[in-house]
Amino acid sequence: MFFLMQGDYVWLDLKTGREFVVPVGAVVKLCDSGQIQVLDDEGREHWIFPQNATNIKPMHPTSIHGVEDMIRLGDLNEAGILRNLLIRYNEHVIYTYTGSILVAVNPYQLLPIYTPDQIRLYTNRKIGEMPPHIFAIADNCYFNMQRNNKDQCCIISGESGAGKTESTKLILQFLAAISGQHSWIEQQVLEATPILEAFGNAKTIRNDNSSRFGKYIDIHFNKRGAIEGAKIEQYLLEKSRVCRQAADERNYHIFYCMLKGMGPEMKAKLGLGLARDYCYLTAGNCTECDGRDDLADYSSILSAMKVLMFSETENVEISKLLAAILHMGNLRFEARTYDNLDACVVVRSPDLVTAASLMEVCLDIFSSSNSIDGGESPQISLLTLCFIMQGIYGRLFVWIVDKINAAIYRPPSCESSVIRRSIGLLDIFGFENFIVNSFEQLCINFANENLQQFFVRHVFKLEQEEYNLEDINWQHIEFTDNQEALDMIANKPMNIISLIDEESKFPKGTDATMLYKLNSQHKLNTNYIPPKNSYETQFGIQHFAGVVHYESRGFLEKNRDSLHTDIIQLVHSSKNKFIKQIFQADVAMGVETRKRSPTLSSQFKRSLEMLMRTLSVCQPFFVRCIKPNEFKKPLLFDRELCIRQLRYSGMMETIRIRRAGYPIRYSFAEFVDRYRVLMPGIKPAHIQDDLKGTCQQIVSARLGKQEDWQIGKTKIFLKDHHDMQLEIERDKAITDKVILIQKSVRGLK
Ligand code: AD9
Ligand code: MG
Repeated sequence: MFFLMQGDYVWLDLKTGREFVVPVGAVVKLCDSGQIQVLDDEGREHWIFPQNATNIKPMHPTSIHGVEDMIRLGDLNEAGILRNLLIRYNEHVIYTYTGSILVAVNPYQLLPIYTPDQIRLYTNRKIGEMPPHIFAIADNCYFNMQRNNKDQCCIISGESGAGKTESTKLILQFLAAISGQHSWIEQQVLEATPILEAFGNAKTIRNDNSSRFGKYIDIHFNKRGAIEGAKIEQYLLEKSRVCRQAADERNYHIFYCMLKGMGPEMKAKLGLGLARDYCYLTAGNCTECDGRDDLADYSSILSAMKVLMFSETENVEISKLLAAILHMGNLRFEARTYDNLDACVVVRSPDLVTAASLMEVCLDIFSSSNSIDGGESPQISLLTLCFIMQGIYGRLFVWIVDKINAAIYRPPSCESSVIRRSIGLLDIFGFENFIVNSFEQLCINFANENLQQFFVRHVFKLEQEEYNLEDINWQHIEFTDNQEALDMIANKPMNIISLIDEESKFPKGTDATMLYKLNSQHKLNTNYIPPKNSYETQFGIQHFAGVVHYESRGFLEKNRDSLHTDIIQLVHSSKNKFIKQIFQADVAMGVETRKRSPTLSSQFKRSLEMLMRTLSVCQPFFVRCIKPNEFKKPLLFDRELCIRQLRYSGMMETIRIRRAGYPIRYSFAEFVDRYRVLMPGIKPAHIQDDLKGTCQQIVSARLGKQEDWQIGKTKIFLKDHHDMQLEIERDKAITDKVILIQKSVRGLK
């Protein structure tokens, strides 16, 4: 047993045996020969008999007050990481590095760290020169883009409510500020966000502003480093929310904002009342959201739409469509018997009359439609109506994103395509695991598996492959690879997505036949959990972030995502130009092509593949957002919740590899040309005979011989802090040189 004194910090292992419990930090309050009293980080007191003190271990000095970069932690274990984040979080310090990877813990309160002054402080600095910050990541993206003349991307991950969207906005805000023109296009790029959030975000139990779609914003810069445009890619909006919400959840923000903010005259024209009047807005029994101001948001949305060139007419048309959706949601159906045949009909109501007039269709449109009016039962009619309405909203959302892109996207001119560079920001829906998970969750989790693999590939695989190729001194680091799960879901022959797809195209395919095929194909795969018995309709997948059970019922219908023939019929019979416009592509397609149009999962898979290709040619930065508690509360740090997130994101191994590894590397020629300014008399790379020797000469002179850098066969390998040191010295050398030249010019005069 080691010697303890009052005030010493220790690790206390409570040995609960629970999966996500790790030793907690504690301070010794009292220490005599009989008993030791410690106070742990959670404020709990423990009395320990010295003979039981095996569950106490001394704390490394780096863990006592915490470190800015976790690769410097002396206690390199989960308890060490967790405490480091905790003590910083308690002091409102939410950002911490792991090398150049940023960990961001959601503060759930506005911190005064995003002011214009802070932007200035972080502009043109090296990572590590200033305390960790999301602005430092943005600044380095920008700097790397220019220094290396290479596209950059920022991959922001974390579960729902962890802070991905806020981080994305902060990076955008920083880039717009340092792009420095205060131009119209910068403002347009910034103003795209409130519109996207209004139509694509909603209050859920996990997040009051949950993104129900994924997005990749690619920001384009001209050769002077100013923003010249941007392009937004959207992925898989959750359409089902338009008609149904879980308890305590809301529909998309725009509906509530419109009802609160629209003037009385316009509301009267659209026949609109209050949110509580509409079935589509009240399923979750929640029309208000604490902390959101729907009224104020409505005017921000309208002004953002002006900036993005939505015309007055377009705005009215959008409102008409939203209002029609709400009225339609109130329709009721009645079972009737005609000539001994049971059928159901839509009940004539003011809502029906208003909806029909807003959509410019005649009242009996539904009478001629088999599946709604005259359908099998009121329930089926309601369901069909729901498919139609969510189909309309889905197309409206896509139209809105296209409209935004039309304002902000400038195709590269011949000249600028060579020099234009970009920074892409990826903000997708986080990993989801609900009590009941459906096809949407499979798609979302599939996307997250892809991103995790991208991270694993970049941080662990490619990194270590390169060390081996370059033959540097290196001890392999083990890591958890999710490639096998990903192969089972989408890559190997007969993978899960392809089986679902095949069954969706097969006219006789049902959810049950699909499940049967999944089971027979994958039952032996360790990442697949078959149903327990033949009645069970759920199958499970072992994802990198845990096991998720999926309810197979409804999979095929959702995957087919066929635009109901009723929608097309409705579009055909409508006189409204806007409706025709948002369905233009579908109508143009014709019946047969429409039948063969790709399923949702195959479209999603294709767009993910494109995304992954885009990311793979960029230099990536990673931001890992952590949600500290489930209650959206400030200063509440749920240790188990946090350790779970840290564990599945591979944070331990990441720290290990970043600590041992060399994230910065240059070819010999690049290195000589960049840093020869540090040593007078060194010639440019293209006229050097011994590039490797010259590199060695510069690096040992500047970083010291014993320092932990390495020289491989064709490249030199450095740590993040070496890079910072060399860059600072280089800046200084260049400034000194400029001053010298200025002095000599003045002398000449
Ligand atoms: V989801 O997968 O879209 O459901 P996100 O995007 O990860 O989720 P979001 O960025 O929306 O989460 O953050 C949730 C809420 O946390 C925000 O609405 C803020 O209230 C709060 N938050 C997040 N980051 C910050 C921050 N840096 N400062 C203050 C924050 N509040
Ligand atoms: Mg979000």
